[in-house]
Amino acid sequence: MPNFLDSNHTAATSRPGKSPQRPTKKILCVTLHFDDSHRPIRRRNKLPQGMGAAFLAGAFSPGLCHIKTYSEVYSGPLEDEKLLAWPDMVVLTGVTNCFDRMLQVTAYARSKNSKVIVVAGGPAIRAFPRYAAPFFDYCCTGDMEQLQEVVREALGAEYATREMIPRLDLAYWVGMHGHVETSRYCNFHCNFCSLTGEKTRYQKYDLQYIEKQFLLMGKRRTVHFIDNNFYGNDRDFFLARLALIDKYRKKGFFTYWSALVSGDFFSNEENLTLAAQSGCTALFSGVESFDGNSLRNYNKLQNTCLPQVELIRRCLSHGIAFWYGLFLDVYSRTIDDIQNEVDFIFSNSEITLPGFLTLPIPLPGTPYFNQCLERKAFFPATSLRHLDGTTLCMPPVSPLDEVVPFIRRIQHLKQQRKRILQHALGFRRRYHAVLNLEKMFYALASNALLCLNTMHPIQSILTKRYAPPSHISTTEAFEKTYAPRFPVLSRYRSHFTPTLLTDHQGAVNEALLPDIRSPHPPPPHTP
Ligand code: B12
Ligand code: SF4
Repeated sequence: MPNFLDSNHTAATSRPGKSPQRPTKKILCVTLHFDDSHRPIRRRNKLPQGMGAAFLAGAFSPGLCHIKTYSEVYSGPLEDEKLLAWPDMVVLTGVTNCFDRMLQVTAYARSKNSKVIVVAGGPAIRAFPRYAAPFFDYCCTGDMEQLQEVVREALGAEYATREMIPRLDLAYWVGMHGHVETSRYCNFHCNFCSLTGEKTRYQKYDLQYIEKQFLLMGKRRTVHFIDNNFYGNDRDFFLARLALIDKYRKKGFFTYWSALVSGDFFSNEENLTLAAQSGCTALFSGVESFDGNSLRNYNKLQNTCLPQVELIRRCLSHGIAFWYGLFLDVYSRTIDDIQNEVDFIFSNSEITLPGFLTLPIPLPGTPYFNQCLERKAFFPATSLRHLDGTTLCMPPVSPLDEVVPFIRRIQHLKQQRKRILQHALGFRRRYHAVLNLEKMFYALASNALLCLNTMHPIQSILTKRYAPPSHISTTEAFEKTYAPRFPVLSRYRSHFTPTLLTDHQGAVNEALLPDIRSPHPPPPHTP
């Protein structure tokens, strides 16, 4: 390992602030990302983009802090040595499978500046707070407002804001697509969802807080509401937000909007009429499966109110593009069964194609994870990094040597390009009267994304340089993404080894057991 140094080797120190009384503090907020292609690439075209870094930046007083944000989704892995040596405090966030990336960035920052304070939070920390604690200065299991408490304690009360308004002005990665959140968490409890595992409760933001986000976001072509469930369980709140949308649309802040909604939204057709009238271009809903039994197994009963095809048709007929993801549940279904479902979708120009196809992910803390653990289902040497939706971490129903080529085929829809194109032409013919050019573009974005996944030039070059993924956790090699990109102190060697969920014999990693046996309490009700 050439990239580990003895402790006394590097360790740059940060420059002191100008005023001895109130020195400026340098803050770096980072949204981490391990790409599911297992390559160190950036995803500039992903929608929505991760907003964690910009939201968390709202904890720091702008007058006293020099704040920088970085998104690994948009900009690729953070490896800029100067930037990593710069901050007094680094704040880390990201989805569950990024935990090891949090460790790596911590090692980089501490190797450059031994005094840097590292704060980490988000789903991985919530799932394993005891395990994570020794790696960071602060492990936060609360909501983003907890960062204000950390700032007060670590830097001093004057460095924290009183009201936490997301710094949407620092979200350099959103381009013409503003991102705003109007509610937190969800009123449903799907068995695979990390929000269910965290026992969080659906929370509404007040309208003034939403207005502040619009103002900070500035004028954009579209605004994407990144709420887990924009519809929620309070229709009056939904109507009030539509009125607010209308107001800001008329003021010219944006022309169109899109949101994530749960399946029950589509049962009341008036919702679609009102959404369309207020400029909604696209709705995303987690369809997951067209199979009723699967939906019941996932405890996704809100998707059984209407047949899925009817739901999608209804949305499109109101002139709103429909986006969704599909589960390739090889753990409970045969590949023939799943292939039939995929064939049905691809040959049906009444509905849009899924924007992404993913294996179900047993996210730690969820009922699904606990069931898998009870069945001792996990493959040996499965790590947190493998929980990405493209790596098998448990035995599938069909034989493994058939499932792996199936996943490969479906991830790289090379043979399907003709079908994807035919689908797009059929879809266009059917819906051109109700979807204008921009909405048609959004509706067919899934077709384009499915093709581009394999045609993107950088992706193709990297694919040649990297060994193809094995798609099986036990044999998936991560050497390249686990090698330090520049010299780091040898004491951080362990930050570059995957965090194992199961050991090489298949037993659960003992170090994680205290967190698994007694999960942390749900975060307090904040907004
Ligand atoms: C944008 C987005 C993405 C983006 C960017 C993800 C990223 N790296 O941030 C992309 C498109 C890449 C993405 C991908 C996936 N995503 Co996504 N995504 C989102 C989305 C819509 C918004 C995330 C966001 O920016 N939220 C704003 C921040 C501020 O809120 P938050 O992250 O929820 O954090 C809260 C707490 O955790 C806490 N917190 C978080 N960090 C920190 C740090 C500190 C210091 C503190 C104090 C608090 C704190 O504070 C917040 C509440 O106040 C959420 C839904 C949502 N509304 O959150 C889903 C969500 C995060 N995604 C989810 C999933 C399942 C996925 C996929 C696995 C889907 C798939 N099967 O392919 C993939 C991951 C694949 C991969 N290789 O990484 C799940 C949870 C995932 C998990 N726990 O791992 C969510 C919650 C959706 C859902 N309800 O199921 N996603
Ligand atoms: S509807 Fe979506 S956000 Fe809500 S619990 Fe289910 S998967 Fe999670």
